[in-house]
Amino acid sequence: TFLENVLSHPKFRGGEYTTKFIDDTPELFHMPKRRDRASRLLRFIGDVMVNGNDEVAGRVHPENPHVARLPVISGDKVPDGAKQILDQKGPEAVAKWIKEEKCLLVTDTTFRDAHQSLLATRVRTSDLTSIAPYYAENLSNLFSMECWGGATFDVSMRFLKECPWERLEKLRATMPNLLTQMLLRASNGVGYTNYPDNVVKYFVKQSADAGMDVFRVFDSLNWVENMRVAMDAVCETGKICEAAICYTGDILDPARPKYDLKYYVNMAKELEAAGAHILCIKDMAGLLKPAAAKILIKALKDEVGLPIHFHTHDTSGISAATVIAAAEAGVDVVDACIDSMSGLTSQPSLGSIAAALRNTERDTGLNDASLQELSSYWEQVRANYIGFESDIKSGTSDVYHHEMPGGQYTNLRQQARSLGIEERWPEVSKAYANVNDMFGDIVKVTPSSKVVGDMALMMVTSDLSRADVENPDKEIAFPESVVSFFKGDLGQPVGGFPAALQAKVLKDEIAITDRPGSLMPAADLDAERAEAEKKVERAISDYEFASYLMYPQVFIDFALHQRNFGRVSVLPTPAFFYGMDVGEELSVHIDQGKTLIIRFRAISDPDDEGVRTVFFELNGQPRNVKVLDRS
Ligand code: 3PY
Ligand code: ZN
Repeated sequence: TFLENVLSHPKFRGGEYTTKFIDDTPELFHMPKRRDRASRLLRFIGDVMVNGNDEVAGRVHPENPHVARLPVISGDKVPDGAKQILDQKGPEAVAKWIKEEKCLLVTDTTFRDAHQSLLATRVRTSDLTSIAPYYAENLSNLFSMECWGGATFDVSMRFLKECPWERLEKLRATMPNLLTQMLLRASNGVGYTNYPDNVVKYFVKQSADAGMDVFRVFDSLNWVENMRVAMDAVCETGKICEAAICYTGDILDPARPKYDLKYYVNMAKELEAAGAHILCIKDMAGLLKPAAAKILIKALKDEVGLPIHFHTHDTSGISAATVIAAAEAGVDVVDACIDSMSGLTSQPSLGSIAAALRNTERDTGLNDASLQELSSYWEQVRANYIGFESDIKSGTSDVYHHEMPGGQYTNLRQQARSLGIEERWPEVSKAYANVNDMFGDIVKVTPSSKVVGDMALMMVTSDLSRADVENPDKEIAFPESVVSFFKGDLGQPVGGFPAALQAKVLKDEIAITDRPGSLMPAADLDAERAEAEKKVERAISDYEFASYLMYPQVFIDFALHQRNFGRVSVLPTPAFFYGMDVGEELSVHIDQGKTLIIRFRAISDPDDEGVRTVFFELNGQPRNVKVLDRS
């Protein structure tokens, strides 16, 4: 380990060492007792057995948590898919192929947006990678698998204690014929604030290297200026740049002229000129109604040369009708998710859309029996996450009033609950609509939706009316995110800021009107990396560095967790959240060809210091771990 310490020391790696390096660097002699991988995992399970997993504390637990049964996976060579077109012919060839396809192409969002919208993004890597080969074998004609980006990046490290890059690399390896797809918040990366341009570029490059194929890029205010850096970075990697228009308002409502058909067609043309390979209509709240979809898709097909990909949410309960209408109007690709993960704030049901279009011109060609098998798998997986379910039970036309994105709705309700105002939800949703109006009717999607949500919660908890907020004589402590928004830190909203409110929020501060990234100095990547390595006391990979650049503290905490408890992503979900039953046996694949057989035997009473001994068998040999009982 001394040698390892030397080789991994940032000074040694950076070539900054001198002949006195060893004398001057006492930390090289810090050689903590290295725990092998198995011991660290046993310590984690032991801790869950004694203290529970904090992530499910206070939440409903499933009655009978069990690992979902997999459908048969043959392991035979998989048929070629869209991935081969990209790899062999490039992104323009993929765009051409999409436009020539008569069938309706489909992106499965189950691995990302569906669980982001239904289960607070909590689905773990092992539940994804176990089923991924089945997709590759049986649904090779999918357009893509949306499986990364959005909130998955933050949540996987912060709450699930797993590495998002490991997830991507494993999915890439297990689905060699399918395009992987991610959601990228343009200059906001996979975070909530603007990053320096060189950080955005670095992140995109690492994502492409790790196996990402299709980058859906959007700006939370539909400001094309703020999308260019990310779009250019994607194009430079040779991967697919899918530029998104966020849909808001209602093109058929004469009372909402701000976001009319012309607005969307113009933005589409700008994105085409900016180098997009595919155009996405990102209907994050599920506001596009069937009749409007027909008009919008037809206009975009007539005026723009790009293939069109439609994304929506089922909060209203009628999104499948919109998808069918879009298909009839000639949309090229649509998003849907496996039946048992569909509906409500998630995407519409893939199985039902495929069934509705079977034996028509737009038949998806997707195999019905495989979709049924997948639905059964996902139903079992979902049961293990019951504590993260929201309590909405039906589609609701209220979404046309509040316009909350599907991915935010359940989250905001959760926040309202934690503030003790859950029973005042109707007020929160009305306040959300009012805030949108006060802010000038803005596009609401991460992170602009968070600004509106923060303000709405503040108004309800402080019993403030719209008149109070707008009253120039009434002092209001605006949330930080609101101040930052009015300063222009997220960019410029369509039609600009409402001047009077902006002046009130900012007091004497001056707002920016330039692109935030153009005013930020480039990050000093070498210095930041050295800083990160110092904090985690080891060398980090390029992927880990990209994690650090997005979420410095979250990454550090995650890396320290990993040092203590190992790679917990390999544990099956029931054991990870709920521990094991007496006598239960787990087989855990920690690496290719290396499997641990773990049996849980018993827990002792606490000793005088409150420490319990947890008894396991590891590969048939007794192994104990000591765990402080924190109760
Ligand atoms: C995200 O940014 O995570 C979203 O899903 C936006 O719709
Ligand atoms: Zn979405």
